[in-house]
Amino acid sequence: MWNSRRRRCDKMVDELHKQPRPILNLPQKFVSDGVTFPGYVRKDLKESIEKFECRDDDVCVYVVTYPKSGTTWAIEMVSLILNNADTEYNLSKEQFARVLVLEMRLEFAQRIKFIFLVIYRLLTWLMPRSLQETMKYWLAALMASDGMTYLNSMTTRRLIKSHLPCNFFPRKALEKKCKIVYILRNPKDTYVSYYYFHKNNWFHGFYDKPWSEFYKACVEKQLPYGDWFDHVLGWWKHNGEKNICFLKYEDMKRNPRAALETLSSFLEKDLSEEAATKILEHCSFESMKKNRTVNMSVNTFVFDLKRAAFIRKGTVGDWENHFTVAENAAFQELYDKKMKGSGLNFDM
Ligand code: PPS
Repeated sequence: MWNSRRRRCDKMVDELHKQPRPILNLPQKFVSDGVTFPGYVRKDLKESIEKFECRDDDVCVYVVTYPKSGTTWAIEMVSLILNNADTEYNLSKEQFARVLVLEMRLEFAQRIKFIFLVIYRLLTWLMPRSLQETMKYWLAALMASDGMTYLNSMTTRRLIKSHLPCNFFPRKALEKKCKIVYILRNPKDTYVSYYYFHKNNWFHGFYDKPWSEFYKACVEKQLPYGDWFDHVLGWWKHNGEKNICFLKYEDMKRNPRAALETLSSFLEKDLSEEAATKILEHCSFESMKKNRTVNMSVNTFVFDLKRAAFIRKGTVGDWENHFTVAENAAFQELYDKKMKGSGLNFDM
């Protein structure tokens, strides 16, 4: 009797030791089907995705990525292709208010949204211009904070951002053959970029431990939105389907003009030479770094850019400044094993 109790106790301790120690502190995170999601993702994700209205392909375009793969850059390009290079429009509104994140829902924002709306409607005319502008910004942010509700109410063409793994993505969107742009970036640079994003973002806990700890979280599959390999290979199963365009960050870097042509032909939009030049100028790294509608400098509620910039380095190969020789060797082994037979390769 005593022995069997003792054995049970030892077994429980063993089990506890086997569970990975949480490395990241993600406020309000939740786990669904083994994937950790950051606190800004709606908690009723699975049910609401089932109910999400999907429309015909000519009015709905998704830009999907594993986080930190060049989403903001690609969205800027796609939106300008769709709106005939109307850079003035893009500069008039933050990207997060123009292109909503499908899976986002901030509970706190929902609670104050209507009070804020009433104040805005009734009292803005009494306010000085600068305060009116601030109110307008916060109102846009509050409206964008429930992606699906807002997107369901839209009657015009929708450009939608998402980081969802393929098995969480609306089935109807895949079946209806909505256009999907999936951006891929080599995993080492993606993880390094994600490390800095954890440092500067409230939802990622303003992470302040060294890279070596974060690296463990990467290989132990503890990152929000899950493991890079699962995400990328899950989506890559759709390679070759007409409605999905796979584009690599490294190719966008090497030849932005060719990347723009790939996207415009996928979206069936002809671009004049003048429009293409305008888009490329607007989307250059230097220009996006300064652009307040994409660099998160106004989003002080969530970001602390003193810790790390959002539009940070924008290079290929920054991993060399972070991975140790041992980390690189171990990661390469993992990479070779996981990617074998996938037909997918990266410049790193
Ligand atoms: S997010 O938070 O997931 O939406 O981030 P995401 O936009 O996917 O990725 C951010 C990284 O993309 C880089 N970036 C660019 N690189 C080159 N050219 C342009 N125009 C550009 N815009 C954004 C950005 O700097 C982040 O990468 P790192 O390596 O951190 O610099």
